[in-house]
Amino acid sequence: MEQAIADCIGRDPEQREFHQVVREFLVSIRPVLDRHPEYRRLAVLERLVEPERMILFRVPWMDDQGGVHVNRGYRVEMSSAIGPYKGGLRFHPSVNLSIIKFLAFEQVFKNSLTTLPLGGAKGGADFDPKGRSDTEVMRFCQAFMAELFRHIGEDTDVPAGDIGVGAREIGYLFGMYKKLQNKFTGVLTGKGLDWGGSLIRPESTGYGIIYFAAEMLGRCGETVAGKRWLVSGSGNVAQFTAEKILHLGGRVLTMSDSSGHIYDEEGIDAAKLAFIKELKNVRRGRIREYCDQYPQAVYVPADPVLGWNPLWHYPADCAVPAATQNEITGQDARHLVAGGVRLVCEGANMPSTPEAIAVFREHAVLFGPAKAANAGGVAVSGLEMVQDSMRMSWTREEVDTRLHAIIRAIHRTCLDEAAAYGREGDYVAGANIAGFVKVASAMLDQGLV
Ligand code: NDP
Ligand code: 2IT
Repeated sequence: MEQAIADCIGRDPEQREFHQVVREFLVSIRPVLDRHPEYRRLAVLERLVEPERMILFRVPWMDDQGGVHVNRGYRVEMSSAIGPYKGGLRFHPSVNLSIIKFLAFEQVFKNSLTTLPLGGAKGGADFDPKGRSDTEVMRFCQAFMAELFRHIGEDTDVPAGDIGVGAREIGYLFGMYKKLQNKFTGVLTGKGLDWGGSLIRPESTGYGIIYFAAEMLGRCGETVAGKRWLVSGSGNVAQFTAEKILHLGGRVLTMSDSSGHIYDEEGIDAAKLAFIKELKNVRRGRIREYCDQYPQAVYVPADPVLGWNPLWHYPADCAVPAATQNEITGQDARHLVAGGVRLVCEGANMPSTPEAIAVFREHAVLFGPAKAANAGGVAVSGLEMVQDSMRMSWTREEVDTRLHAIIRAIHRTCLDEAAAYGREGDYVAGANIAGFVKVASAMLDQGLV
C-alpha cells in the first residue's frame, strides 16, 4: 500500500491536495486489505487513484467591456463502479487539477455512503465569479457548457453546484445544455423548482450536516439545543447549517467569507440569518456588512499574511467548518480544544488538515468526517435524479424525511463498519471502510475495466 501512495505521488508530484486525501484514505482501509487479499491482487487501489477519465478544456469568454478572457475547465470522472458519475462544479480562482482530483476522489466514497447508485466525479474552472455581472457569469457558463455538454448526460455524468456554482450558474449551464442537445433531461442537479429541481436540495447539505451532528451527540446523550456553535463560510452550506442549528435550539456565534469573519456573542438568530441570506444570495455583498446592520457584532478582517481568517479561537461547544479545504490547521484545532469544543462536524470537503485531525483524536473530540457528514447534498441530488426520471416531484416533507433517513443510515453504517474492524466510535475509519468496500466489490464484480 505504501507503494500505491508512492506511485501516486511520483506520477503527479505537485498534486498536494490529492496526495493528502489519498494518504488519509489508504491508511484507514489497511485492515480491509489485510482481510481481503483479492483487493491487492487485482490492484483495486492502483485503479482507484487513477481517474477513469479527465477532461481539460479551454473556456474563452467576453466580459461586459469586450475584453476576452481564457479560463481552464475541468471534469474528472473518477469512478463509475456503482453508478453514473456524479459530483459538483467549482468556480474559484484556486481551482487546479489537484483540487478537482481530491474532490472527485472524496466524492466516490461519499456517494457510495449515500446508499444511492452514484459514481464519483468533480469539475469546475479557475474562473472567479466575484465582482462579475450576471451577464458575464452567463457568458462564462455558456462557454463552459459549450465544451462540457458532449461529456455529460443524465445516465452518464450529472454535475451539480459547489463553491461559486449555485442556483444562478446551474440555470445558465442547464439552458445552454438544453439548447445544444435539444433535450430536456435531468443532466444537472440543483435546478430551479419549476424546471426539474427538487425541494430541499438547497437546504440539504447544511441540514444533513446537523442531522449527522445530532446523531453523534445523541450517542453521548446530548443534543444540538443550548450549545454554542462556530460556523465558517456564509455560502450555501454555511447558511443552511446555521438554519438547522437554530431550528434545533442551538446558538450560532460566527460566520465568514474570504475577506473576514463576524462574531456575534448574542447569537445569529433567524432574522439575522435572513439578512445574511439576502446579503449573500441577492446582493452578493461581503459578510462585513453584517456589522453595519448589527453593530454589537465584531468583524475581524482576514489576516493579510495568512490570506485567511481563522475563527476557531472563540469559546464554544461545537464547530462546523463550511468554507473550504484545509481551513482548520493543527494550531486552530488546539484553539478549538482549548475553547471547549467537543464536536467538529465537517461541512466543507477536507476542511481539517491531517495535523488538526490528530489533535481531535488526541483530545477525544467527536469528529464527523466530510464524506459522511456532508453527504446530504449529493444524496438529495440523487433524489432529484429519481424525481426527474419519474417526471414527478415529492413534497418538502417527503424529501426531508428521506434525507434524514439517509443521514441516520450513514451514521449507523460508519459505526458498524468501524466496530467490525475494531475501531469503535471512529467515524473516519468507518466512513472510509464502508465507502470503499461497496465500490471495491463492484469493481471486482465488473472485471478489469
Ligand atoms: P459557496 O460558494 O456557496 O460558499 C463558499 C463560502 O466559503 C463563501 O462564504 C466563501 O467566501 C467561503 N470560501 C470559499 N473559498 C474560500 C477560501 N479559499 N478562503 C476563504 N473563504 C472561502 O459554496 P458552498 O457553501 O456550496 O461550499 C462550501 C463547502 O462545502 C465547499 O468545501 C464545498 O466543496 C462543500 N460542499 C458543498 C456542497 C453543496 O451541495 N453545495 C455539498 C457538500 C460539500 P467568498 O464568498 O468570500 O469566497
Ligand atoms: O461536494 C459535494 O458533495 C457537492 N458539491 C454536491 C455534489 C452533488 O452532485 O450534488
